Amino acid sequence: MTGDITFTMIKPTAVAKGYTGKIIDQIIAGGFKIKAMKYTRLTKQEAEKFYAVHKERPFYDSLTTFMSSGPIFAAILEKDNAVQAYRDFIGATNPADAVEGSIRKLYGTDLQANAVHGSDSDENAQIESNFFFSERERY
Ligand code: FUP
Repeated sequence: MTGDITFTMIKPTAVAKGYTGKIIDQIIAGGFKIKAMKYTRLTKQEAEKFYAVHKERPFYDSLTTFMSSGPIFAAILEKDNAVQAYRDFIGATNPADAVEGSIRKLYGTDLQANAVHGSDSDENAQIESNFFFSERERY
């Protein structure tokens, strides 16, 4: 149901540093149910498509190069009011500003390599989930 899911990625740096298990544990402990998950890697072209909303921003090329630089974990999460609940849970975009104990504070490196992505609206949660997962990959 719209409003109950959000989409997340564990970004390349966090995966490379070995934080995946701890991040997934924290997400589950936070009351988010994993509906779908995969270990995959975006091509530069796919990252450009995924982040098309940021096309005009100065960091678009750098962000899409980074997001295609190594494997990621993509997942659909379920919880009441999932989009806002997850954004509150992971902390501010810049890890330096993120609340103590949050995923971005604990496992983020910098503004770009901020450990995890979280959808910013119900509409984008649907679009982003559909980008990675078919219906039969969701439980
Ligand atoms: P968020 O919704 O918290 O992921 O943050 P934004 O939509 O503002 O940013 C999208 C992505 O661009 C984030 F992964 C961080 C990255 N970003 C930069 O790399 N540089 C910037 O100056 C701003 C954002």
